[in-house]
Amino acid sequence: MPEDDVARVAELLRGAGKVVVFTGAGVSAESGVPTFRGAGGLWEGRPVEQLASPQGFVADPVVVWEFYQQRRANLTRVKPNPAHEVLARWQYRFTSYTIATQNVDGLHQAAGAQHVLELHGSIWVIRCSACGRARVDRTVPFPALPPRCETCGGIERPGVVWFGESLPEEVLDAATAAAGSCDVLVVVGTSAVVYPAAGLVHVASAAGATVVEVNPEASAISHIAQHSLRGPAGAVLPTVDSLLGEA
Ligand code: BV8
Ligand code: ZN
Repeated sequence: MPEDDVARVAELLRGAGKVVVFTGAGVSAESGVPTFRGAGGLWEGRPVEQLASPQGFVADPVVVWEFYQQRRANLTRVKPNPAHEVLARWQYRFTSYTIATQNVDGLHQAAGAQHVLELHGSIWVIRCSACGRARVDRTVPFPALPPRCETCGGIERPGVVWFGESLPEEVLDAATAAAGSCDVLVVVGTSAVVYPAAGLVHVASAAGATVVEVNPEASAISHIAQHSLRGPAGAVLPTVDSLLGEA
């Protein structure tokens, strides 16, 4: 990762007023949370359609719950990594700052970030598929799968957005508005293949923002990034942060 690129990104951020950070599973990789695509990913050898779609849940809620319960169990053992910590600290540095994440793990919030836009929901939210009652429930493991709604007895599901489901409208609108009016968009740890979330990068770029990518590998948006810092977020972001000077 060329030093001068890191220095140029730090200079860019020092002069930025409005900053948006768009993250994916890669920002949690160094916390020990598996990503989805790539070697050892969550989708490797697993039927995505069965585990991350409403149809799959209706067909076999227990198999889907076993997948999510295993991820929840792993998350009880992990903590935010330096990338999450830097991104949380930056909320005090920029006049306007937004974190929009595709992640459902809650690690940005665990690092102290507030008002995180969770585009794909949260693995800690449980929602009744019958009456819609939603709550945060960190029970691991549940005594029985699938968990049942206390209000109506309906089958409860993870409060995440599955394929074919629309994203929470107010969250996507807020993220789109922020991306469309920022000076710098920092894209961290996403393959940028899932829409409409990945569309945020095009919104920011079309509105004239400078796009910075932090990812050890190229992604589907590398071609529209002015700067690509090729390295792990847990090392790259603290390095950039150390060059920002006094908050
Ligand atoms: C919708 C559930 C319709 C939560 C997820 C064809 C073309 C275009 C679009 C479509 C299409 N066919 C279908 C669609 C739509 C579909 C879609 O985009 N499919 C893609 C795959 C082609 N989208 C949808 O279905 C969305 N809904 O469109 O509904 C609709 C429209 C109107 C009205 C009603 C309905 C819903 C999308 C949400 C799906 N939910 N998961 C969960 O279980 O977590 S998607 C899943 O992928 C996760 O949410 C994840 O967040 C998301 C994106 O993955 P990434 O975060 O990018 O992770 P990935 O493993 O891919 O990449 C990790 C990256 O990190 C890599 O680049 C790696 O290099 C990097 N990395 C690794 N280590 C590090 C690192 N980076 C930095 N540091 C490190 N240390
Ligand atoms: Zn219910």
